[in-house]
Amino acid sequence: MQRLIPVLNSDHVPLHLISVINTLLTAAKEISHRLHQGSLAGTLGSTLDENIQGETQKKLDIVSNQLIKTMLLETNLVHAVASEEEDDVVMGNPDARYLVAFDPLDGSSNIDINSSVGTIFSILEKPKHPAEGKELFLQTGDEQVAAGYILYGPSTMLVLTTGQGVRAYTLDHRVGEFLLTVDKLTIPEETQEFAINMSNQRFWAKPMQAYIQDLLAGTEGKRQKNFNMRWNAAMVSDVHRVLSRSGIFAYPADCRDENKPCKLRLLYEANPMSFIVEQAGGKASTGYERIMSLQPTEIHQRVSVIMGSRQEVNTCLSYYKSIECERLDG
Ligand code: AFP
Repeated sequence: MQRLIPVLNSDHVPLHLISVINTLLTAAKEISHRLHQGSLAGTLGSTLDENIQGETQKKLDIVSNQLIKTMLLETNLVHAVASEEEDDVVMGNPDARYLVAFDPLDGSSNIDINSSVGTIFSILEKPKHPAEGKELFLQTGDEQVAAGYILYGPSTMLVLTTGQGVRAYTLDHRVGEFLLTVDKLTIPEETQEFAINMSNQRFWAKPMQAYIQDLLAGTEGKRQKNFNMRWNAAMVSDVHRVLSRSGIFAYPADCRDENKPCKLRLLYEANPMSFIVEQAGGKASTGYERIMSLQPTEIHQRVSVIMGSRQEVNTCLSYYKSIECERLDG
């Protein structure tokens, strides 16, 4: 097993980028500690506040957001941060090169049931053209220079890409370091497992309804094989399972609320996870276009997500190509 810094150095990753990633990891170690303390740390439960997305904030959402934001800005290496829990971007050093978008605690409704949650981050560079505030972050996923997530599960893991494949690290609590445990993470092309919130089935567009129907039909249907289903309700742990043993993860657009057809956020969830999935040989799409090619129009934008094993995603997308219907995500 190797340490994080030598591994990154060997990939010719700029030193300042390594420092930004290491700062995120220092914050993650503290979040991991507090999560493992559970009720003992007094940070479980909700606040009376809602975030900009209208979602109830957990106390640990706030703590994690504050921790990551403050630590990143203190490095002086970060020009601005954008967080799922902040209304607006927060400016840092005007001369710094990096922009960090993050979801401090993804799947936070799992905290109170002692189940897995995660931190997701996406690192961009200041654009070459003049841009201020939110505009800084309106870059396609292809512009990301690094993306990763920390999964707080039975063990705390970092999964990271700097555009040269995907590596996984496990936090060794005895030495307080993330140690390399998987050198080249790749997603098998085929799968027999899917992850989707089935309770939304009646609200999906026709292509997703038809695709899932065929998976459920198993050996008796046109797919002629049985599929297993898993749903942890935290994107980090659901996508981590897909990366670990294959699968397809989807949170498609639905018609529950016409003002909010999609749940997952482009900048904080979909883009970084798509970068990781593509670097691991998988595929990520909205159903109609590649997620990382989308031009964001606002920082808290939401998007339809279908990602995972390449062949299975292609099969799912074939339903979107062949079944005509109105797009629910506009
Ligand atoms: P929270 O962070 O509000 O718990 O939401 C988690 C999430 O954005 C994503 O991580 C999950 O995949 C998805 O929502 C779960 O959604 P359901 O509540 O529909 O299961």
